[in-house]
Amino acid sequence: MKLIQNPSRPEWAALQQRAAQQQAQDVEQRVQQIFEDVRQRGDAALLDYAQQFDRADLAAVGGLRVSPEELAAAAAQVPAELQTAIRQAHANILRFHQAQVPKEERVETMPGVSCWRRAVPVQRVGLYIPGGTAPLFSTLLMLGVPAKLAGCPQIVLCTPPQPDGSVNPIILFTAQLLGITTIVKAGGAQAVAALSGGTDSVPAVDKIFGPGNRYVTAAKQLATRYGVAIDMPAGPSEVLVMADSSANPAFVAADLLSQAEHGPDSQVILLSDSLYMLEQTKEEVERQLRELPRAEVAAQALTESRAILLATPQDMLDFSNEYAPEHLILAVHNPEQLAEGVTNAGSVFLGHLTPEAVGDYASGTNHTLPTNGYARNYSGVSLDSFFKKITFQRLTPEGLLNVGPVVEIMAEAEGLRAHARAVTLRLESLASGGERG
Ligand code: HSO
Ligand code: ZN
Repeated sequence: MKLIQNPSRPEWAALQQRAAQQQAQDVEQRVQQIFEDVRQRGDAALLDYAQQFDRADLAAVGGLRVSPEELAAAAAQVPAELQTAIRQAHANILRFHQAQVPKEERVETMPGVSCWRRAVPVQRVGLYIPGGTAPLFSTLLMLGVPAKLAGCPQIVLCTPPQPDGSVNPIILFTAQLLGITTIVKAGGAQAVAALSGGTDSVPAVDKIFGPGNRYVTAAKQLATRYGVAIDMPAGPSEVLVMADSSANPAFVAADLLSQAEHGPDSQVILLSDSLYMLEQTKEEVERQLRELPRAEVAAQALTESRAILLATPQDMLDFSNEYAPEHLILAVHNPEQLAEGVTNAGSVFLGHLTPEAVGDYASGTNHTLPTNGYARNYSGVSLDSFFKKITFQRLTPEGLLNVGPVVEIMAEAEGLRAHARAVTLRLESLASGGERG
């Protein structure tokens, strides 16, 4: 970690810089090719890519879809303790998201003019869950719980196969718990391509959710050109910790490292108004780093990380709001007070006993959050992400009499005569005792 002491405000911008996101042109070109191939050859292309990228011969294990037997067999391979933990996390996430169910309220804007808004689930959603070194079954909970709760009729899960053609049993167990049965053994850009256009084995979807590498991210961007929505623009995961002299350096170090171990490009920032705290935490980071199985990944992320001494809590808050971190930890003596001043952040963790890890797995909040400064203008995934809000309205004769003349005048002023006439004809009909609404 680089230690920086009392930078002046003009120097802040450079310290808030995220590593340049080079979306290499060759990635984009390759993704484009994969898209065209999958859209042309469908399942045959997916089988070839599974062979090439996952070293899996899916034709030999029954094809691209997870069978009901495979799904049913998964639980036996997941230790009972882990099953119990996943069930508890599921219950907490469900509870938190249940509180987000929107109310449908009819509003009478003028007598006889009723307007209302209904949340209707996105009809077909695709959930992408990466495999590889860290299969994030927790992310499946974070996406699957709100998708089910919203009532999306079609939920398609895509996740890459292991070389033997199977899917990680913990992912399957979690899918089973959620009641997701359409599971495709496909990863990378090819999975996103399949979801955006459909193949024989993969239903096309309206919106794609989930994290992934540069290829998956580029593919999601490309999918939007085919009329498919995505959850949010993705970038490497990040945390900003504010620690005052009341913080425990070992706790803070563990929080910084839990971000760093996600990937070599993870962003880690520590702010403090106490030099002693910064130095102690730096030492703790070095000590704890050595004990991590993913030490190499974390060490690489730490080369770009910063520990910054600032003069006051207000300076820390200003710095953080300008940076707009995905995760913000307030390891201070008065976290509630500081939290009042937070204007840009994905998710905030208050006090010394609330590590980001609890939100990553099990407290109930969603861990799919805006990175890369998008916390300035995006929210994390929530129940809302799986709904569209459709507005409805109905006028009674009284309603038409009330609002009609307003519209006639406005439409005439905009030079849109047909709009005005749509009202005038009806008003005339009412006046002559005609159509009653
Ligand atoms: N911190 C990650 C989520 C995660 N952590 C999954 C552990 N597993 C992005 O918010
Ligand atoms: Zn995490």
